[in-house]
Amino acid sequence: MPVLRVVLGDQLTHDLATLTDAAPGDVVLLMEVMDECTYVRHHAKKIVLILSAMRHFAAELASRGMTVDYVRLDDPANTHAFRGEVLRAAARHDASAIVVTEPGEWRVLRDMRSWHEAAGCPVEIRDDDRFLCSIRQFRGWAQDRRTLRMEFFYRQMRRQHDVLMDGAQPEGERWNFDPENRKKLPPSHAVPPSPGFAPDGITQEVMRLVADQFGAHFGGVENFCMPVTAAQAEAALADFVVHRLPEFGDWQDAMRTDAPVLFHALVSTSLNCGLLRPRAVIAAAEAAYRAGHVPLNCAEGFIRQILGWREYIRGIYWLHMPDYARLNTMRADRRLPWFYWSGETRMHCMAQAIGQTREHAYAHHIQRLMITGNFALLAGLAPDDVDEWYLVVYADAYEWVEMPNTRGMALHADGGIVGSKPYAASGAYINRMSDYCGKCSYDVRDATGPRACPFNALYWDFMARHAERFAGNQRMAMPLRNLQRMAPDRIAAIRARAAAFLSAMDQGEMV
Ligand code: FAD
Ligand code: DLZ
Ligand code: SF4
Repeated sequence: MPVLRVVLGDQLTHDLATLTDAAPGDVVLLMEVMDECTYVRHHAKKIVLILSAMRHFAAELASRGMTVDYVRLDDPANTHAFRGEVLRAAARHDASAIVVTEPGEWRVLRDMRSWHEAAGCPVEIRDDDRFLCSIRQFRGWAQDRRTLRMEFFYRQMRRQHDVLMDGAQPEGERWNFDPENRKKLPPSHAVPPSPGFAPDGITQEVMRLVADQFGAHFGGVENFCMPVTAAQAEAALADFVVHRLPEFGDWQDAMRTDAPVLFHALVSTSLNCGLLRPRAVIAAAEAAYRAGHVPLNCAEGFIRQILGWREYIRGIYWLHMPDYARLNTMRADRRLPWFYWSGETRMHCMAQAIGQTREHAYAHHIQRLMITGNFALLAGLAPDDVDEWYLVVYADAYEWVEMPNTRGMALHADGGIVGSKPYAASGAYINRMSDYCGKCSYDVRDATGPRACPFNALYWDFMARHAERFAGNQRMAMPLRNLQRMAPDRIAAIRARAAAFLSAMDQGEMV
Protein backbone atom coordinates (compact mmCIF):
# COMPACT_ATOMS: atom_id res chain seq x y z
CA MET A 1 0.00 0.00 0.00
CA PRO A 2 1.43 3.40 -0.97
CA VAL A 3 1.99 6.41 1.22
CA LEU A 4 0.01 9.41 0.00
CA ARG A 5 2.31 12.45 -0.02
CA VAL A 6 0.30 15.65 -0.12
CA VAL A 7 1.92 18.80 -1.56
CA LEU A 8 0.07 22.12 -1.25
CA GLY A 9 0.33 24.98 -3.72
CA ASP A 10 2.86 26.86 -1.59
CA GLN A 11 5.03 23.79 -0.99
CA LEU A 12 6.58 23.38 -4.44
CA THR A 13 10.06 22.40 -3.24
CA HIS A 14 11.73 19.19 -4.39
CA ASP A 15 13.32 18.44 -1.03
CA LEU A 16 10.17 19.34 0.93
CA ALA A 17 9.93 17.34 4.18
CA THR A 18 6.94 15.49 2.66
CA LEU A 19 9.05 14.13 -0.19
CA THR A 20 12.48 13.40 1.26
CA ASP A 21 11.77 9.73 2.06
CA ALA A 22 9.38 8.97 -0.82
CA ALA A 23 9.66 5.33 -1.87
CA PRO A 24 8.86 3.83 -5.28
CA GLY A 25 5.10 3.25 -5.44
CA ASP A 26 4.23 6.20 -3.20
CA VAL A 27 1.83 8.74 -4.69
CA VAL A 28 2.31 12.50 -4.65
CA LEU A 29 -1.00 14.39 -4.58
CA LEU A 30 -1.38 17.95 -5.85
CA MET A 31 -4.87 19.41 -6.05
CA GLU A 32 -6.33 22.50 -7.64
CA VAL A 33 -9.39 23.38 -5.57
CA MET A 34 -11.93 26.18 -5.71
CA ASP A 35 -11.86 26.68 -1.93
CA GLU A 36 -8.23 27.84 -2.13
CA CYS A 37 -8.87 30.00 -5.19
CA THR A 38 -11.82 31.77 -3.59
CA TYR A 39 -11.50 31.85 0.24
CA VAL A 40 -10.51 35.41 -0.57
CA ARG A 41 -10.86 36.82 -4.05
CA HIS A 42 -7.14 36.58 -4.83
CA HIS A 43 -5.59 38.79 -7.48
CA ALA A 44 -5.90 36.96 -10.81
CA LYS A 45 -2.08 36.89 -11.21
CA LYS A 46 -1.68 35.17 -7.85
CA ILE A 47 -3.96 32.34 -8.98
CA VAL A 48 -2.08 32.07 -12.29
CA LEU A 49 1.20 31.90 -10.36
CA ILE A 50 0.08 29.12 -8.03
CA LEU A 51 -1.73 26.94 -10.56
CA SER A 52 0.98 27.30 -13.20
CA ALA A 53 3.76 26.63 -10.68
CA MET A 54 1.83 23.58 -9.40
CA ARG A 55 1.46 22.18 -12.93
CA HIS A 56 5.14 22.75 -13.71
CA PHE A 57 6.18 21.18 -10.41
CA ALA A 58 3.99 18.11 -11.02
CA ALA A 59 5.60 17.66 -14.45
CA GLU A 60 9.07 17.89 -12.88
CA LEU A 61 8.18 15.28 -10.25
CA ALA A 62 6.86 12.95 -12.95
CA SER A 63 10.00 13.43 -15.02
CA ARG A 64 11.99 12.37 -11.95
CA GLY A 65 10.08 9.09 -11.93
CA MET A 66 7.58 9.84 -9.18
CA THR A 67 3.93 8.81 -9.37
CA VAL A 68 1.90 12.02 -9.35
CA ASP A 69 -1.86 12.27 -8.87
CA TYR A 70 -2.78 15.76 -10.08
CA VAL A 71 -6.38 16.89 -9.59
CA ARG A 72 -7.26 19.72 -11.96
CA LEU A 73 -9.79 22.44 -11.32
CA ASP A 74 -12.01 21.13 -14.13
CA ASP A 75 -12.08 17.52 -12.88
CA PRO A 76 -15.85 16.80 -12.61
CA ALA A 77 -15.33 14.74 -9.43
CA ASN A 78 -13.29 17.50 -7.72
CA THR A 79 -14.77 18.31 -4.29
CA HIS A 80 -12.88 21.63 -4.41
CA ALA A 81 -11.58 21.33 -0.85
CA PHE A 82 -8.24 20.01 0.48
CA ARG A 83 -10.01 17.67 2.85
CA GLY A 84 -12.33 16.20 0.22
CA GLU A 85 -9.49 15.68 -2.25
CA VAL A 86 -7.13 14.11 0.27
CA LEU A 87 -9.83 11.70 1.42
CA ARG A 88 -10.77 10.83 -2.16
CA ALA A 89 -7.13 10.21 -3.07
CA ALA A 90 -6.48 8.15 0.07
CA ALA A 91 -9.37 5.88 -0.90
CA ARG A 92 -8.41 5.84 -4.60
CA HIS A 93 -4.88 4.63 -3.84
CA ASP A 94 -5.75 2.61 -0.74
CA ALA A 95 -3.11 4.63 1.11
CA SER A 96 -1.39 3.14 4.17
CA ALA A 97 -0.56 6.61 5.50
CA ILE A 98 -0.76 10.28 4.58
CA VAL A 99 2.30 12.52 4.88
CA VAL A 100 2.13 16.30 4.61
CA THR A 101 4.18 19.35 5.66
CA GLU A 102 2.66 21.93 8.01
CA PRO A 103 0.78 24.59 6.03
CA GLY A 104 1.17 28.38 6.01
CA GLU A 105 -2.27 29.20 7.34
CA TRP A 106 -4.00 28.41 10.62
CA ARG A 107 -7.32 27.51 8.97
CA VAL A 108 -5.55 24.81 6.89
CA LEU A 109 -3.69 23.40 9.89
CA ARG A 110 -6.94 23.12 11.83
CA ASP A 111 -8.48 21.25 8.90
CA MET A 112 -5.39 19.05 8.42
CA ARG A 113 -5.42 17.99 12.06
CA SER A 114 -8.83 16.39 11.51
CA TRP A 115 -8.02 14.51 8.28
CA HIS A 116 -7.10 11.31 10.17
CA GLU A 117 -10.64 11.03 11.59
CA ALA A 118 -12.07 10.26 8.16
CA ALA A 119 -9.02 8.98 6.28
CA GLY A 120 -8.86 5.53 7.84
CA CYS A 121 -5.06 5.79 8.03
CA PRO A 122 -2.56 7.81 10.06
CA VAL A 123 -1.75 11.37 9.01
CA GLU A 124 1.76 12.66 9.70
CA ILE A 125 2.21 16.45 9.69
CA ARG A 126 5.90 17.29 9.35
CA ASP A 127 7.77 20.47 10.30
CA ASP A 128 8.41 22.82 7.40
CA ASP A 129 12.20 22.77 7.41
CA ARG A 130 12.43 25.26 4.56
CA PHE A 131 12.32 27.91 7.30
CA LEU A 132 15.53 28.47 9.23
CA CYS A 133 13.71 28.76 12.55
CA SER A 134 11.18 26.10 13.47
CA ILE A 135 7.97 27.07 15.20
CA ARG A 136 9.23 25.21 18.27
CA GLN A 137 12.53 27.12 18.29
CA PHE A 138 10.72 30.45 17.98
CA ARG A 139 8.47 29.56 20.92
CA GLY A 140 11.61 28.79 22.94
CA TRP A 141 13.15 32.12 21.97
CA ALA A 142 9.95 34.01 22.82
CA GLN A 143 9.43 32.32 26.17
CA ASP A 144 10.12 34.57 29.14
CA ARG A 145 10.86 37.61 26.98
CA ARG A 146 8.90 40.71 27.81
CA THR A 147 9.16 42.10 24.28
CA LEU A 148 9.87 40.22 21.08
CA ARG A 149 12.07 42.63 19.14
CA MET A 150 13.13 41.43 15.70
CA GLU A 151 16.65 42.82 16.08
CA PHE A 152 17.57 40.41 18.90
CA PHE A 153 16.01 37.46 17.11
CA TYR A 154 17.99 38.40 14.00
CA ARG A 155 21.30 38.50 15.86
CA GLN A 156 20.66 35.04 17.24
CA MET A 157 19.86 33.77 13.73
CA ARG A 158 23.06 35.29 12.35
CA ARG A 159 25.11 33.53 15.03
CA GLN A 160 23.23 30.24 14.78
CA HIS A 161 23.49 30.01 10.99
CA ASP A 162 26.91 31.66 10.78
CA VAL A 163 25.73 34.28 8.28
CA LEU A 164 27.80 37.44 7.75
CA MET A 165 29.90 36.62 10.79
CA ASP A 166 33.57 37.31 11.44
CA GLY A 167 34.21 34.68 14.08
CA ALA A 168 31.95 35.55 17.00
CA GLN A 169 31.50 39.15 15.80
CA PRO A 170 29.20 40.51 13.09
CA GLU A 171 30.93 41.25 9.80
CA GLY A 172 31.99 44.93 9.77
CA GLU A 173 31.58 45.05 13.58
CA ARG A 174 27.93 46.04 13.32
CA TRP A 175 24.77 43.96 13.20
CA ASN A 176 22.68 46.49 11.32
CA PHE A 177 23.47 49.04 8.61
CA ASP A 178 19.98 50.57 8.45
CA PRO A 179 21.11 54.15 9.15
CA GLU A 180 22.96 54.04 5.79
CA ASN A 181 19.87 52.72 4.02
CA ARG A 182 17.40 55.58 4.03
CA LYS A 183 18.44 57.66 1.06
CA LYS A 184 16.17 59.52 -1.33
CA LEU A 185 16.67 58.37 -4.93
CA PRO A 186 17.87 61.28 -7.11
CA PRO A 187 15.67 61.75 -10.23
CA SER A 188 18.61 61.14 -12.58
CA HIS A 189 19.67 57.87 -10.91
CA ALA A 190 19.24 54.98 -13.37
CA VAL A 191 17.23 51.95 -12.29
CA PRO A 192 18.04 48.61 -13.94
CA PRO A 193 15.17 46.77 -15.65
CA SER A 194 13.74 43.82 -13.73
CA PRO A 195 13.46 40.43 -15.42
CA GLY A 196 10.21 38.87 -16.65
CA PHE A 197 9.46 35.39 -17.97
CA ALA A 198 7.29 34.93 -21.05
CA PRO A 199 4.42 32.52 -20.32
CA ASP A 200 4.92 29.06 -21.85
CA GLY A 201 2.08 26.79 -23.02
CA ILE A 202 1.24 25.63 -19.48
CA THR A 203 1.05 29.18 -18.14
CA GLN A 204 -0.97 30.38 -21.12
CA GLU A 205 -3.53 27.63 -20.52
CA VAL A 206 -3.77 28.62 -16.84
CA MET A 207 -4.12 32.29 -17.80
CA ARG A 208 -7.13 31.42 -19.99
CA LEU A 209 -8.61 29.33 -17.17
CA VAL A 210 -8.17 32.11 -14.60
CA ALA A 211 -9.54 34.79 -16.94
CA ASP A 212 -12.55 32.57 -17.54
CA GLN A 213 -13.22 31.42 -13.96
CA PHE A 214 -12.04 34.37 -11.88
CA GLY A 215 -12.69 37.33 -14.14
CA ALA A 216 -14.39 39.25 -11.31
CA HIS A 217 -11.34 39.04 -9.05
CA PHE A 218 -9.02 42.01 -8.48
CA GLY A 219 -6.45 42.58 -11.25
CA GLY A 220 -6.10 40.72 -14.52
CA VAL A 221 -3.92 38.00 -16.04
CA GLU A 222 -2.49 40.25 -18.77
CA ASN A 223 1.30 40.58 -18.97
CA PHE A 224 1.86 37.83 -16.41
CA CYS A 225 5.65 37.33 -16.22
CA MET A 226 6.49 35.89 -12.78
CA PRO A 227 8.82 32.90 -12.34
CA VAL A 228 6.79 29.67 -12.23
CA THR A 229 9.63 27.13 -12.01
CA ALA A 230 12.64 26.78 -9.74
CA ALA A 231 14.93 27.39 -12.73
CA GLN A 232 13.19 30.69 -13.53
CA ALA A 233 13.21 31.72 -9.87
CA GLU A 234 16.95 31.04 -9.69
CA ALA A 235 17.52 33.10 -12.84
CA ALA A 236 15.51 35.97 -11.31
CA LEU A 237 17.59 35.75 -8.13
CA ALA A 238 20.84 35.76 -10.10
CA ASP A 239 19.67 38.84 -12.02
CA PHE A 240 18.90 40.62 -8.74
CA VAL A 241 22.24 39.74 -7.17
CA VAL A 242 24.17 41.12 -10.16
CA HIS A 243 22.09 44.16 -11.09
CA ARG A 244 20.12 45.40 -8.05
CA LEU A 245 21.63 43.99 -4.85
CA PRO A 246 24.75 46.20 -5.13
CA GLU A 247 22.47 49.20 -4.52
CA PHE A 248 19.62 47.50 -2.61
CA GLY A 249 20.51 48.99 0.76
CA ASP A 250 21.03 52.55 -0.40
CA TRP A 251 17.58 52.90 -1.99
CA GLN A 252 15.66 50.36 0.08
CA ASP A 253 13.13 52.90 1.35
CA ALA A 254 12.90 55.03 -1.81
CA MET A 255 9.82 55.38 -4.02
CA ARG A 256 9.55 56.73 -7.55
CA THR A 257 6.54 57.31 -9.82
CA ASP A 258 6.00 54.48 -12.32
CA ALA A 259 8.97 52.49 -10.99
CA PRO A 260 7.45 49.65 -8.96
CA VAL A 261 10.54 47.50 -8.38
CA LEU A 262 13.50 49.89 -8.08
CA PHE A 263 16.29 47.86 -6.41
CA HIS A 264 14.09 45.27 -4.73
CA ALA A 265 14.58 41.54 -5.25
CA LEU A 266 11.16 40.31 -6.46
CA VAL A 267 11.82 37.00 -4.71
CA SER A 268 8.88 36.81 -2.30
CA THR A 269 6.50 35.04 -4.70
CA SER A 270 9.11 32.34 -5.36
CA LEU A 271 10.20 32.03 -1.73
CA ASN A 272 6.65 31.76 -0.47
CA CYS A 273 5.45 29.08 -2.87
CA GLY A 274 8.65 27.08 -2.55
CA LEU A 275 10.46 27.71 -5.83
CA LEU A 276 13.34 29.28 -3.92
CA ARG A 277 14.78 28.21 -0.60
CA PRO A 278 15.59 31.05 1.84
CA ARG A 279 18.96 29.46 2.64
CA ALA A 280 19.93 29.63 -1.04
CA VAL A 281 18.88 33.29 -1.33
CA ILE A 282 20.87 34.24 1.77
CA ALA A 283 23.89 32.26 0.55
CA ALA A 284 23.78 34.00 -2.85
CA ALA A 285 23.77 37.44 -1.22
CA GLU A 286 26.57 36.57 1.19
CA ALA A 287 28.69 35.03 -1.58
CA ALA A 288 28.32 38.22 -3.67
CA TYR A 289 29.51 40.26 -0.68
CA ARG A 290 32.46 37.95 0.04
CA ALA A 291 33.45 38.13 -3.64
CA GLY A 292 33.55 41.92 -3.39
CA HIS A 293 30.62 42.54 -5.76
CA VAL A 294 28.22 43.92 -3.15
CA PRO A 295 28.87 46.37 -0.29
CA LEU A 296 28.17 45.24 3.24
CA ASN A 297 25.28 47.66 3.89
CA CYS A 298 23.43 46.15 0.91
CA ALA A 299 24.19 42.49 1.69
CA GLU A 300 23.32 42.95 5.37
CA GLY A 301 20.18 44.97 4.64
CA PHE A 302 18.92 42.31 2.28
CA ILE A 303 19.87 39.29 4.40
CA ARG A 304 18.15 40.88 7.41
CA GLN A 305 14.88 40.87 5.48
CA ILE A 306 15.03 37.12 4.94
CA LEU A 307 16.96 35.70 7.90
CA GLY A 308 15.44 38.27 10.26
CA TRP A 309 12.08 39.68 9.27
CA ARG A 310 10.69 36.75 7.28
CA GLU A 311 11.49 34.16 9.96
CA TYR A 312 10.44 36.46 12.81
CA ILE A 313 7.09 37.29 11.20
CA ARG A 314 6.31 33.60 10.74
CA GLY A 315 7.25 32.91 14.36
CA ILE A 316 4.92 35.68 15.56
CA TYR A 317 2.04 34.31 13.47
CA TRP A 318 2.23 30.78 14.87
CA LEU A 319 2.98 31.99 18.39
CA HIS A 320 -0.17 34.10 18.54
CA MET A 321 -2.70 32.41 16.29
CA PRO A 322 -5.65 32.10 16.35
CA ASP A 323 -6.06 35.08 18.74
CA TYR A 324 -3.89 37.34 16.59
CA ALA A 325 -6.56 37.44 13.87
CA ARG A 326 -8.95 39.17 16.29
CA LEU A 327 -6.61 41.82 17.69
CA ASN A 328 -7.75 45.41 17.26
CA THR A 329 -5.97 47.32 20.01
CA MET A 330 -6.47 50.69 18.32
CA ARG A 331 -10.23 50.01 18.06
CA ALA A 332 -10.19 50.95 14.39
CA ASP A 333 -13.52 50.37 12.69
CA ARG A 334 -13.75 52.48 9.51
CA ARG A 335 -14.62 50.41 6.43
CA LEU A 336 -12.04 50.14 3.66
CA PRO A 337 -12.73 52.87 1.09
CA TRP A 338 -13.48 51.81 -2.44
CA PHE A 339 -10.37 53.47 -3.86
CA TYR A 340 -8.24 50.67 -2.36
CA TRP A 341 -9.77 48.53 -5.14
CA SER A 342 -10.21 51.07 -7.91
CA GLY A 343 -7.08 53.15 -7.37
CA GLU A 344 -9.21 56.22 -8.09
CA THR A 345 -7.94 58.85 -5.70
CA ARG A 346 -6.32 62.24 -6.03
CA MET A 347 -3.59 61.15 -3.60
CA HIS A 348 -0.82 60.42 -6.08
CA CYS A 349 1.12 58.21 -3.64
CA MET A 350 -1.95 56.03 -3.02
CA ALA A 351 -2.86 55.92 -6.72
CA GLN A 352 0.68 54.77 -7.52
CA ALA A 353 0.84 52.08 -4.83
CA ILE A 354 -2.65 50.75 -5.57
CA GLY A 355 -2.33 51.04 -9.36
CA GLN A 356 0.94 49.07 -9.35
CA THR A 357 -0.57 46.52 -7.01
CA ARG A 358 -3.52 46.05 -9.35
CA GLU A 359 -1.26 45.75 -12.38
CA HIS A 360 1.53 43.57 -10.97
CA ALA A 361 0.13 41.99 -7.78
CA TYR A 362 3.26 43.59 -6.30
CA ALA A 363 4.30 46.69 -4.41
CA HIS A 364 7.54 47.01 -2.52
CA HIS A 365 7.80 47.11 1.24
CA ILE A 366 7.76 50.86 1.78
CA GLN A 367 4.73 51.28 -0.46
CA ARG A 368 2.92 48.57 1.55
CA LEU A 369 3.99 49.98 4.90
CA MET A 370 4.27 53.73 4.50
CA ILE A 371 1.67 54.44 1.81
CA THR A 372 -1.32 52.06 1.89
CA GLY A 373 -0.52 50.76 5.38
CA ASN A 374 0.16 54.19 6.84
CA PHE A 375 -3.05 55.58 5.36
CA ALA A 376 -5.04 52.67 6.83
CA LEU A 377 -3.45 53.27 10.23
CA LEU A 378 -4.04 57.03 10.23
CA ALA A 379 -7.60 56.77 8.89
CA GLY A 380 -8.50 54.05 11.43
CA LEU A 381 -9.49 51.41 8.88
CA ALA A 382 -10.81 48.16 10.33
CA PRO A 383 -8.01 45.54 10.58
CA ASP A 384 -10.24 42.76 9.19
CA ASP A 385 -10.85 44.77 6.01
CA VAL A 386 -7.21 45.77 5.67
CA ASP A 387 -5.97 42.23 6.30
CA GLU A 388 -8.29 40.89 3.65
CA TRP A 389 -7.13 43.52 1.16
CA TYR A 390 -3.46 42.63 1.63
CA LEU A 391 -4.22 38.91 1.39
CA VAL A 392 -6.13 39.43 -1.84
CA VAL A 393 -3.92 41.83 -3.72
CA TYR A 394 -0.34 40.51 -3.43
CA ALA A 395 0.92 37.43 -5.25
CA ASP A 396 3.20 36.65 -2.29
CA ALA A 397 0.40 36.80 0.31
CA TYR A 398 -0.32 33.89 2.64
CA GLU A 399 -1.72 34.52 6.05
CA TRP A 400 1.47 33.56 7.98
CA VAL A 401 3.33 36.48 6.41
CA GLU A 402 0.55 38.87 5.48
CA MET A 403 -1.17 39.09 8.85
CA PRO A 404 1.64 40.05 11.25
CA ASN A 405 2.88 42.55 8.66
CA THR A 406 -0.55 44.10 8.26
CA ARG A 407 -2.25 43.81 11.62
CA GLY A 408 1.03 44.12 13.51
CA MET A 409 3.59 46.19 11.65
CA ALA A 410 1.30 48.46 9.62
CA LEU A 411 -1.80 48.86 11.81
CA HIS A 412 -0.32 48.39 15.30
CA ALA A 413 -3.52 46.47 16.01
CA ASP A 414 -1.52 43.89 17.98
CA GLY A 415 -0.73 46.50 20.62
CA GLY A 416 3.02 46.42 19.95
CA ILE A 417 3.89 42.73 19.59
CA VAL A 418 5.66 43.38 16.27
CA GLY A 419 6.61 47.05 16.59
CA SER A 420 7.26 49.11 19.70
CA LYS A 421 5.57 52.08 18.04
CA PRO A 422 3.20 52.59 15.11
CA TYR A 423 4.77 53.42 11.74
CA ALA A 424 2.69 56.60 11.50
CA ALA A 425 4.00 59.28 9.15
CA SER A 426 2.78 62.55 7.68
CA GLY A 427 3.23 63.71 4.10
CA ALA A 428 6.71 65.00 4.97
CA TYR A 429 8.06 61.43 5.14
CA ILE A 430 6.50 60.51 1.80
CA ASN A 431 7.89 63.69 0.27
CA ARG A 432 11.35 62.92 1.64
CA MET A 433 11.44 59.37 0.28
CA SER A 434 9.71 59.79 -3.10
CA ASP A 435 8.93 62.04 -6.05
CA TYR A 436 5.20 61.55 -5.47
CA CYS A 437 4.28 64.86 -3.87
CA GLY A 438 5.58 66.95 -6.77
CA LYS A 439 3.06 65.20 -9.04
CA CYS A 440 0.09 65.33 -6.64
CA SER A 441 -2.99 67.54 -6.64
CA TYR A 442 -2.60 67.95 -2.87
CA ASP A 443 -0.09 70.28 -1.23
CA VAL A 444 2.30 68.39 1.02
CA ARG A 445 3.27 71.57 2.91
CA ASP A 446 -0.30 72.28 3.99
CA ALA A 447 -2.33 70.58 6.72
CA THR A 448 -5.56 72.58 6.91
CA GLY A 449 -6.54 74.15 3.58
CA PRO A 450 -8.78 72.62 0.93
CA ARG A 451 -5.71 71.30 -0.97
CA ALA A 452 -3.90 70.17 2.15
CA CYS A 453 -2.21 66.75 1.94
CA PRO A 454 -4.58 64.33 3.71
CA PHE A 455 -1.66 62.51 5.34
CA ASN A 456 -0.80 65.68 7.30
CA ALA A 457 -4.21 66.24 8.89
CA LEU A 458 -4.75 62.53 9.43
CA TYR A 459 -1.34 62.20 11.10
CA TRP A 460 -2.00 64.87 13.72
CA ASP A 461 -5.58 63.70 14.17
CA PHE A 462 -4.21 60.19 14.82
CA MET A 463 -1.73 61.57 17.39
CA ALA A 464 -4.45 63.54 19.12
CA ARG A 465 -6.85 60.56 19.14
CA HIS A 466 -4.25 58.25 20.65
CA ALA A 467 -2.22 60.69 22.78
CA GLU A 468 -3.27 59.03 26.01
CA ARG A 469 -2.52 55.52 24.75
CA PHE A 470 1.01 56.48 23.75
CA ALA A 471 1.76 58.82 26.66
CA GLY A 472 4.14 56.34 28.32
CA ASN A 473 5.84 55.25 25.09
CA GLN A 474 9.33 56.82 24.90
CA ARG A 475 9.47 56.31 21.13
CA MET A 476 6.33 58.44 20.72
CA ALA A 477 7.55 61.23 22.98
CA MET A 478 8.69 63.55 20.18
CA PRO A 479 5.49 63.65 18.08
CA LEU A 480 3.40 63.95 21.24
CA ARG A 481 5.56 66.84 22.44
CA ASN A 482 5.14 68.54 19.07
CA LEU A 483 1.39 68.06 19.33
CA GLN A 484 1.35 69.63 22.80
CA ARG A 485 3.28 72.62 21.47
CA MET A 486 0.65 73.36 18.83
CA ALA A 487 -1.82 76.17 19.47
CA PRO A 488 -5.31 74.83 20.28
CA ASP A 489 -6.90 76.58 17.29
CA ARG A 490 -4.30 75.02 14.97
CA ILE A 491 -5.09 71.57 16.35
CA ALA A 492 -8.80 72.28 15.96
CA ALA A 493 -8.30 73.35 12.32
CA ILE A 494 -6.23 70.25 11.54
CA ARG A 495 -8.76 67.94 13.14
CA ALA A 496 -11.59 69.66 11.30
CA ARG A 497 -9.73 69.09 8.03
CA ALA A 498 -9.22 65.40 8.94
CA ALA A 499 -12.91 65.00 9.83
CA ALA A 500 -14.03 66.65 6.57
CA PHE A 501 -11.68 64.46 4.55
CA LEU A 502 -12.82 61.25 6.25
CA SER A 503 -16.46 62.19 5.89
CA ALA A 504 -16.01 62.83 2.15
CA MET A 505 -14.14 59.54 1.83
CA ASP A 506 -16.82 57.62 3.73
CA GLN A 507 -19.46 59.04 1.39
CA GLY A 508 -17.54 57.75 -1.60
CA GLU A 509 -16.52 61.17 -2.92
CA MET A 510 -13.36 61.43 -4.99
CA VAL A 511 -10.65 62.30 -2.46
P1 FAD B 1 12.67 42.80 -0.97
O1 FAD B 1 12.40 44.15 -0.47
O2 FAD B 1 13.67 42.68 -2.03
O3 FAD B 1 13.08 41.91 0.29
C1 FAD B 1 13.63 40.61 0.16
C2 FAD B 1 12.81 39.57 0.85
O4 FAD B 1 12.80 39.77 2.24
C3 FAD B 1 11.34 39.51 0.47
O5 FAD B 1 11.16 38.79 -0.72
C4 FAD B 1 10.74 38.79 1.65
O6 FAD B 1 10.83 37.41 1.50
C5 FAD B 1 11.61 39.22 2.80
N1 FAD B 1 10.94 40.26 3.59
C6 FAD B 1 11.21 41.58 3.58
N2 FAD B 1 10.45 42.21 4.50
C7 FAD B 1 9.67 41.27 5.05
C8 FAD B 1 8.67 41.30 6.04
N3 FAD B 1 8.31 42.44 6.66
N4 FAD B 1 8.04 40.15 6.34
C9 FAD B 1 8.39 38.99 5.75
N5 FAD B 1 9.35 38.91 4.81
C10 FAD B 1 9.98 40.03 4.48
N6 FAD B 1 5.65 39.84 2.35
C11 FAD B 1 5.23 38.69 1.84
O7 FAD B 1 6.05 37.86 1.44
N7 FAD B 1 3.89 38.39 1.77
C12 FAD B 1 2.95 39.26 2.21
O8 FAD B 1 1.76 38.98 2.13
C13 FAD B 1 3.38 40.51 2.73
N8 FAD B 1 2.48 41.42 3.17
C14 FAD B 1 2.91 42.61 3.68
C15 FAD B 1 1.97 43.51 4.16
C16 FAD B 1 2.38 44.71 4.70
C17 FAD B 1 1.38 45.67 5.25
C18 FAD B 1 3.75 45.01 4.77
C19 FAD B 1 4.22 46.29 5.37
C20 FAD B 1 4.70 44.12 4.30
C21 FAD B 1 4.30 42.91 3.76
N9 FAD B 1 5.24 41.96 3.28
C22 FAD B 1 4.78 40.77 2.78
C23 FAD B 1 6.68 42.18 3.43
C24 FAD B 1 7.37 42.83 2.21
O9 FAD B 1 6.70 44.01 1.87
C25 FAD B 1 7.46 41.89 1.01
O10 FAD B 1 8.06 40.67 1.41
C26 FAD B 1 8.30 42.47 -0.10
O11 FAD B 1 7.76 43.70 -0.52
C27 FAD B 1 8.38 41.50 -1.27
O12 FAD B 1 9.06 42.06 -2.36
P2 FAD B 1 10.57 41.69 -2.71
O13 FAD B 1 10.74 40.23 -2.88
O14 FAD B 1 10.95 42.55 -3.87
O15 FAD B 1 11.29 42.12 -1.38
C1 DLZ C 1 -3.26 30.34 -3.00
C2 DLZ C 1 -3.65 29.02 -3.56
C3 DLZ C 1 -4.53 28.96 -4.64
C4 DLZ C 1 -5.06 30.18 -5.30
N1 DLZ C 1 -4.94 27.78 -5.13
C5 DLZ C 1 -4.46 26.64 -4.62
C6 DLZ C 1 -4.87 25.37 -5.09
O1 DLZ C 1 -5.72 25.25 -5.97
N2 DLZ C 1 -4.30 24.28 -4.54
C7 DLZ C 1 -3.37 24.33 -3.56
O2 DLZ C 1 -2.85 23.31 -3.13
N3 DLZ C 1 -3.01 25.52 -3.05
C8 DLZ C 1 -3.51 26.66 -3.55
N4 DLZ C 1 -3.14 27.85 -3.03
C9 DLZ C 1 -2.21 27.87 -1.88
C10 DLZ C 1 -2.95 27.53 -0.58
O3 DLZ C 1 -3.95 28.52 -0.33
C11 DLZ C 1 -1.94 27.41 0.55
O4 DLZ C 1 -1.28 26.20 0.42
C12 DLZ C 1 -2.60 27.47 1.90
O5 DLZ C 1 -3.03 28.77 2.14
C13 DLZ C 1 -1.68 27.05 3.02
O6 DLZ C 1 -0.59 27.93 3.13
FE1 SF4 D 1 0.65 61.62 -0.96
FE2 SF4 D 1 0.21 63.95 0.31
FE3 SF4 D 1 2.36 63.65 -1.21
FE4 SF4 D 1 -0.06 63.78 -2.33
S1 SF4 D 1 0.96 65.41 -1.19
S2 SF4 D 1 1.58 62.35 -2.85
S3 SF4 D 1 -1.31 62.74 -0.80
S4 SF4 D 1 1.89 62.52 0.65
